[in-house]
Order: sequence, then structure tokens, then C-alpha cells
Amino acid sequence: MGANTTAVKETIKRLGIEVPSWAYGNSGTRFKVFSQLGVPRDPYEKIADAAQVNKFTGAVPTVALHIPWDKVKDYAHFAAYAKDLGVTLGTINSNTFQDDQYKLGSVCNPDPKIRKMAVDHLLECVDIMDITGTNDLKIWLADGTNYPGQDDLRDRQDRLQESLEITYKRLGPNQRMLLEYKFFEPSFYSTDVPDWGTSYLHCMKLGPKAMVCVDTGHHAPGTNIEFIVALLLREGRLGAFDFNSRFYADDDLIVGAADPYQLFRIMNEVNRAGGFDVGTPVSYVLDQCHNIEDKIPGQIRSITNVQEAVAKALLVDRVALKKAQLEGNVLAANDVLMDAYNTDVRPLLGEMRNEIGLDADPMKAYLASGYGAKIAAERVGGAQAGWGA
Ligand code: PSV
Ligand code: MN
Repeated sequence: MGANTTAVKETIKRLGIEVPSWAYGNSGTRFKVFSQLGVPRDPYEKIADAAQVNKFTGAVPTVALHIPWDKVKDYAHFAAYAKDLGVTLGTINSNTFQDDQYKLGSVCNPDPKIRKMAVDHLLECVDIMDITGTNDLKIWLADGTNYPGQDDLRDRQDRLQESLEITYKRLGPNQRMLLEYKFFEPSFYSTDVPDWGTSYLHCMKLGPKAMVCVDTGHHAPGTNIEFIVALLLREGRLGAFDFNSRFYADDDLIVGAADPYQLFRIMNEVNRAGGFDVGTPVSYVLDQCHNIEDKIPGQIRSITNVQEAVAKALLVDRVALKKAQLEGNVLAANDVLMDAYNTDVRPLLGEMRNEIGLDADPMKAYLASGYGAKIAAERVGGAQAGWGA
């Protein structure tokens, strides 16, 4: 085995995994949004639910917000409320995809007035970050085109660069811009930031505070995501993960559900590059929706899936691996990885939770807590939060 088990436990104890506020609202597909009992009706109730995930896993220091879905009157009050519940406000996710004006795109739109509207929104997000004390602005753009000839692909890149530059200049000294890519959807012919290379190019032009966000669900089937991760880490430009799983397109399913081995391979590259070290620039964030499963349990499962993949990656015997690699011993090298991957790390993680005063099994403990029944009884009336709220 690789790192000793005490070191594995200590690393996972300090590995924070941010949860998204939008995981707790109702969600679905373009065909149907299913509603659930007890779903939050405002951003405060979303934070209360996220705090439960932290309470039982001990792994969730921060909650990502989505603007305007999580707009509140008083962000300082909101931040204080979160703090009282044991969490802090995290990444601010911009939203330049829900207004009618964005039909032909936001920051890449051919109309300068609409581009300005989009940039103003990004700047407003930074204003909010200043109040909440958040460091990260995450930008995912729905911009693209549906038909060849619809717009000039290169002009759109120029507009993108210009808009990002204005936003980048507004960042404070400790604030970062995380530029997310996605290979298609909602546009079907071209996407303005479709891949890591495009995101990386723009980040390089912008400066050191711009980093790439790898959303694990945003790649074509068969893509070697760990290679992308290794490359970005090598260049010092991997700023964040958005975790989720996909079988087909961007499904936003529970991380590690579709292919836990892939998640392990990605975490192995992160570990290879020191991405779990103290002071790492990489942030770890869930970006998921729970359409048919219960939401808080879905989030708890996601956290434990990430912890299991990280624990296995930390168990890789790097010395034995390097030796086998340098000797050209293909099977021995592969065995080293498989040994770690095939280790049942659940007892180790249970032990780790006990050491920090938690139940070894966060899912069981949450289900026994009665919180789900409590919110189902209490949260009646009012509009449940969902997409667009
Ligand atoms: C849309 O694909 C998306 O899931 C992106 O991954 C963003 O991170 C998220 O929505 C929130 O805007
Ligand atoms: Mn994402």
C-alpha cells in the first residue's frame, strides 16, 4: 500500500467539498420537473439543508450560490446565517442563460447591448463576492450557435475575450475567475467555450487569476478526463472541479455513480500533482441535481463517493508505481493502481469520521435524524425553489 492510513485519514479530514445551493431545489429535465416534499422555498432554507450535509459528513465547509437564483436582500445577513449553521458562502456561479435577451448568446451575443447586460451581471456577481467574502466567480456560458453561418465563430471569440477582460479587471487581489467548458448544449452546432483548450487559451490571455474549471460531466463519451486534468495541473491552471456523473450528455447525476473507476483515475492524477496538499489552488465542488432521488441523501452519497475515490487515490503506492513504470513493467504498474482501487476504504473512512466525532455512516445517521420528515412537515406553503428560483 501507499501512504499510511493515518495520512490518508488526515488528508481527507481537511479536504473540503463545496455543495451547490441548486442541488436542494426541485429539478428535472426539459420534459418534467418533479417536486418533492420539504424542498427549500428560499436561499436560506437551501443553506439549512446544505448545513445538514456538513453536519453528517464534516466535509462541507462552503456552499456555492447561483445568482440570481440565490439573490437575497442582505448578503451580510445571509453570510452570518450560514456561519451560524457551520458553513460559509462559497463560489458565486453566474447565470447568463435564463433571460429572453440571451437567445443568441450572452457575452458573445452580436448585439453590444446584450453583451453589456451579460457583463453587468458578471460584475454584479463580483460585487456580491466582495460582500460575502467569496473568492471564486464561476462562469459557465450557454453561448453558441445552432446553425452553420448563424454567426461568425471568430467574432464570437473576440467578444468573449473582451467581455471576460472587463470582468477580470474587476476582480480583487484574492478573487479568481473559473471558466467552465462544455462540449455542447444548449447550442447544438457550435459552443463558444466547448473544451479545456478554449478555456485555457482565454485564461492564459486574461492572467493568473483565471483558471479552468473541469466539470466531469462536460466531455464527449470516451474522453480521457484524467489526461486533461494532468495537463492542466502541470500548467498550474486547474482551478476547480465541478463533480457529477454522466452516462450520455450532461446528466448531473451523482458523482462516481456512472464510473467510479474514472473518478479514481482522475483523483489519482490530482494526487500525483499535489492537488490534495495544503494550499492547493484546486477547489472541489459538487454540481449536481437530484431529480428522482432525495436531495440531502443524494448529496451525502456524493460526498462519500468523492471521499472514497480520494482515499483510494491516496493509497496508490507511488514508489512501487514509479519503479514498475521505469522498468517498463506494464502489468505490475497496472496492478499497483488496481490494488488501490480494489481496496475497500469504507472502514477507514468510518474510522476517520469517528475520530472527528461523527457517525461512521453519515447516510444512516442522517436518515435516523428525522430532518427529512421535519422539513416535509414544516415547509408547506410558499413556492418551492427550483430552476430559475
Ligand atoms: C450547466 O451545464 C451547468 O450544469 C454548468 O455545469 C454549471 O456549472 C451549472 O449548470 C450551474 O450553472
Ligand atoms: Mn458545472
